[in-house]
Amino acid sequence: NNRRLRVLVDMDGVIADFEGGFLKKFKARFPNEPFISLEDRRGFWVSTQYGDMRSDLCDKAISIWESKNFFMDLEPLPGGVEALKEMSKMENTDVFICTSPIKHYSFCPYEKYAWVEKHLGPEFLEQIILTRDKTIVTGDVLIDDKPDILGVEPNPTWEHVLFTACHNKHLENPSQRRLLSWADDWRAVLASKRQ
Ligand code: UMP
Repeated sequence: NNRRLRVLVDMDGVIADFEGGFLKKFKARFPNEPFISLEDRRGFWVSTQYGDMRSDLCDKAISIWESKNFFMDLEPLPGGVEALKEMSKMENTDVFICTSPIKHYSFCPYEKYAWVEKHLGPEFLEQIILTRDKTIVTGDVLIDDKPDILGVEPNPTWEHVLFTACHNKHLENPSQRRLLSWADDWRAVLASKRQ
């Protein structure tokens, strides 16, 4: 089997620390408001959990990631940059970063490109896929921390491997494989897709 393997890797929550970056900036901007510790995060949507706590906190949360430099300032998650660089050097392997920008487009798309250039290098700019619908992108595997990845294509070509994050670690879905972190055996996941 000498077909090339196509790996799609999500950005927020997989290689860039969206949750940590959000909480830090939320506390700094709204020091007198309640917040949700990463330990207590449940559900993919930060804005929903903040809104459930107090309705006005939904818009306050959204204002954080709509601000200039939010996406640019995200810290890389441990091992992610190294894993992507290693993966991209593997034989017969194509790696793409597949990420959904927010609809407030003033800063997010630009900053995602700038982040990739800064942390992964300019050659990785060729590998970016910005889409709000990942089901129409073809690939062998999609490494993503969002538990439910839906869109217009009911049968995406990729296997979704759930990347563990604070908001999804309590979920149990035996039919979904996981990567617990970049220290977990991502090489074995890729190898399994080459069979
Ligand atoms: N996002 C929201 N609201 C939230 C949490 C995240 O709009 O409560 C944004 C951040 C990312 C996008 O731009 O959604 C998620 O993208 P993916 O990780 O699914 O690519």
